Amino acid sequence: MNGAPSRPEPLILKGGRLLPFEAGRAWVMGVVNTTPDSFSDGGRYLDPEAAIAHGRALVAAGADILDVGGESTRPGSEPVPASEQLRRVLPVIEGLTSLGHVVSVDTTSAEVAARALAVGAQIINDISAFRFDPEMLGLIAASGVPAIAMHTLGPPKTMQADPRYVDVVQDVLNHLNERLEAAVAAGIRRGQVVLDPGIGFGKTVAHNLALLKHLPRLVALGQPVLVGTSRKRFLGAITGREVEERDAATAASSAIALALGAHIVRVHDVAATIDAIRVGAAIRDA
Ligand code: HH2
Repeated sequence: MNGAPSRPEPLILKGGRLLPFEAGRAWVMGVVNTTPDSFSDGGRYLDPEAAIAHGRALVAAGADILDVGGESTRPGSEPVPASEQLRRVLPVIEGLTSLGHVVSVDTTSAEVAARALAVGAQIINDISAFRFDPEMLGLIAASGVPAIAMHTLGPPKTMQADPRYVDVVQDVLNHLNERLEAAVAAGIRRGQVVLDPGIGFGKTVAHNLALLKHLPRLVALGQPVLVGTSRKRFLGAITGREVEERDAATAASSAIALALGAHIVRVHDVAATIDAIRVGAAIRDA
């Protein structure tokens, strides 16, 4: 297994705490969806207490970052108003950050992101790579927090209609590079932008597999790279398994993404992925 060919600068959290990308070290982001309709866990953590307990369990299982979202982005989904996202995520973010956990907020809304930061969130995770809300780049620049820029072909409502690319790997790379430069032009520190190919966001099974296979080309840009394969449809297409049975496939694909140079993986079942990562690390270090 190859280690990461590049070592980006650490992510700098509020208060100066660092998330360093040491050789061979992977960060695991655990998913906390406070939605009624997320594709794999919708409705399970609507109650803030249940969501906080779930986040704590993910940290106990080894999660380094908790990604709290109040809007499903599954294919075909409708946008959720900021007011409703806030109602869902704020108590959960407040509860988890008051316990000392590192929280990212999964939103494309600058208003939601700003309020989340105010109650302790440390990272902004924007599946539109700062495109859906014109205020987002300014907010990230002003707050100085690390931000994740993910590729999606379009809004969740239409992204899976008929996804086409000239060359999926090059097209996604070009797009993420453009978004990185837009972030830098807006005054965001280059090293604080995490790039994500957006597995499942306007992509066929073949597109997703090509992006994973050629992940080293994205890693070669020198930015931190996040990959989210968790329970996604392409894993169902490969294994024939239903959404709730895809954690083994998730762990395998996450470990492979890390071996190909990813720095952060985003998963629902942290324990399974931690085991897969440990096995990968042991082989690498043998
Ligand atoms: N995938 C999902 C949501 N947010 N963010 C990043 N950066 N990368 C991803 O791959 C990603 C993401 C979809 O997963 P989930 O949150 O479980 O589903 P839903 O959008 O239905 O809530």
